[in-house]
Amino acid sequence: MALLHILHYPDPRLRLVSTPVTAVDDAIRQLLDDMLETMYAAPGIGLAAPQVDVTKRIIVIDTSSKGDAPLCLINPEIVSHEGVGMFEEGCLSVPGFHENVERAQQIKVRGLDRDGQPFELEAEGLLAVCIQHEIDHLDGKLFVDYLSEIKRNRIQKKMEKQRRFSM
Ligand code: GNR
Ligand code: NI
Repeated sequence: MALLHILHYPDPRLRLVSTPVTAVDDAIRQLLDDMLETMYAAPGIGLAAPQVDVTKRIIVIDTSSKGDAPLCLINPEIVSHEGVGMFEEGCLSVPGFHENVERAQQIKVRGLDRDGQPFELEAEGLLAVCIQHEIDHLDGKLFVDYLSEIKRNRIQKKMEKQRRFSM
């Protein structure tokens, strides 16, 4: 097991589009375990591979209150969605900022589990929000992209300032 380094906005690597996993092997399972460890340590309720500089379509999530229900999703795809709702989102790649984002309320997701087996999942509430947030990461998209340009620029400036002070 290993803790992975989480990239921070506006790192251009967060803008890359991730590629599908072709075989779920032991190396992928090791990555899933390391991502879960990194997510729990952060702490966060989700993590996408590009946030740890791996451009593969892999996400891990745990929205349970006890943090004892890890969910691994490989090559996730939203097959249907219904309704819209607002939710206050944060991101481990944009630490310290929280803003309202509009998302589908209910979704049906298809993907592969850690054994490479296909499965489908219906989600609503926080889990649905989190899955949509993580799939966005796989497409190089961040929650700040849904904000006004003024808000996004303000966040970018503050993040760049933080980075200068931590170097
Ligand atoms: O830890 C996280 N919390 C969160 C809260 C509201 C909406 C989405 C999230 S995901 C975030 C972890 C993260 O950045 N995943 O990419
Ligand atoms: Ni995020």
